[in-house]
Amino acid sequence: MSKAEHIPQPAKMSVDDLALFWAQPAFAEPLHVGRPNIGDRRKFEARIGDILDRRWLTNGGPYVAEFERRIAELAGVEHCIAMCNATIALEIAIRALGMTGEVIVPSFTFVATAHALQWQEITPVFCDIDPLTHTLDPAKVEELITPKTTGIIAVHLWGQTCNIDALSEVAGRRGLKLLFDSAHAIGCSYQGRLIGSFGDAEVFSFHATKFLNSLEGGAIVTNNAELATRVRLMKNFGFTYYDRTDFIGTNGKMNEISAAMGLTNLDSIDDFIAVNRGNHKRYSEKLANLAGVTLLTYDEKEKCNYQYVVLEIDQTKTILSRDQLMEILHKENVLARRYFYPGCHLMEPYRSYFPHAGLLLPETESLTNRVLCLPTGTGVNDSQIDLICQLLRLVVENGSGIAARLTSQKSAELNDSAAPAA
Ligand code: T4K
Repeated sequence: MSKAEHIPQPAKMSVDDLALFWAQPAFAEPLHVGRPNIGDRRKFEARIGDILDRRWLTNGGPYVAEFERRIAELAGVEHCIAMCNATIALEIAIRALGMTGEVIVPSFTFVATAHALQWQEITPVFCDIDPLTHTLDPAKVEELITPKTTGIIAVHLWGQTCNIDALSEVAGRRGLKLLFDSAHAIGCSYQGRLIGSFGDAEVFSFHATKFLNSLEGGAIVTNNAELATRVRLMKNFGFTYYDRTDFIGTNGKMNEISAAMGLTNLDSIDDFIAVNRGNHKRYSEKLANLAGVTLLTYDEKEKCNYQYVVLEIDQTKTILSRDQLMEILHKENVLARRYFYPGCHLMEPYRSYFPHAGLLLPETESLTNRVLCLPTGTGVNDSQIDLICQLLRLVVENGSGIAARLTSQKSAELNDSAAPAA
């Protein structure tokens, strides 16, 4: 594993140097949020050779078994069932836990959290978040419980852990299942205990864009042996024997190549965390005291994977909106992302199903217009981070001037389009 090559780029000195005003972009190639972290290639290639030699490609192969063992060990949990991705893992966990009717979820999450419910005709009831942690607000969860509610799915967004104590208390007292979508949170801890063994079960994602990837992949982790057995059968069509099923199942299996990638990356997990942490610290130093731009910080008392660099933009100070800042960065080839805009409740089919959901989601609707994620991981280097920060500083410190120039540019375009053709 090595960090991306260090190629210094020239800094932009004035607003006239911005690609927005037709100068060359700061980066010749796009810088993505979500470039995969890739461990030691030779180890991966050796494992692939081994898989091909053995001719055991999927269906309970030895690499999947080893991956499951190592994830369980890492997360401090008894059972890990590896899956083809986290969306299928969520669907299977929801079904295996017997969730039906209504389930309370945040709207501020990747849409897979809600889809995994709706796919099974379970109604996702969208709940607002705590604006400080960006995770479910337990007090608001309680207000949404009805006789049809069977569970809560809470998301450890960005690897920031939810208020697990409060959610467990509500779930326990109201007889609800509690599932954690921990897609972002492997390697993170809550009150010193690693994410993986909380609630009834937790789900990890090992998608290519996640800090630990298995190309595509996911897992259900739990300390409940009976649940683990059910999940293991469900992800293999429900087969209890060669030619016998006792209940409905699907195909959620992880294959051996994915497990080989997952194992290779697990070997480098400490390096990935160190790089992410270093990147986060560098962004924090370079963006310090930039009015209207706040970097989400992680609790240094807890373990964390630092996989997301999340900014909150306060337009009253930056003058330019989050979307304008994003557009300016995109023109410079910095493909910043506004995760998780616009919130699940404003995406179909939920927008049509629940047209008034937003009334109960003021914090979500405000946050979806403030968040901007920047590139991190082993795919970016220090000089790229420095240039991104220098660009942001240049733009934000000249926010009023740029906004005025954009307005006059727009009115000139409007006049041109309104003028009769010569
Ligand atoms: N729950 C939560 C809270 C989640 O965030 C997710 C997934 C899930 C559940 C479901 O997990 P999975 O079923 O996926 O295991 C990406 C990922 O596709 C998705 O896994 C992830 N969350 C979400 C936050 O981000 P997009 O729409 O941003 O993907 P995409 O294709 O635009 O990729 C992002 C950037 O990464 C691109 O600009 C390019 C770069 N990239 C991507 C891939 C796949 C690479 O450089 N190389 C690659 O191989 O959703």
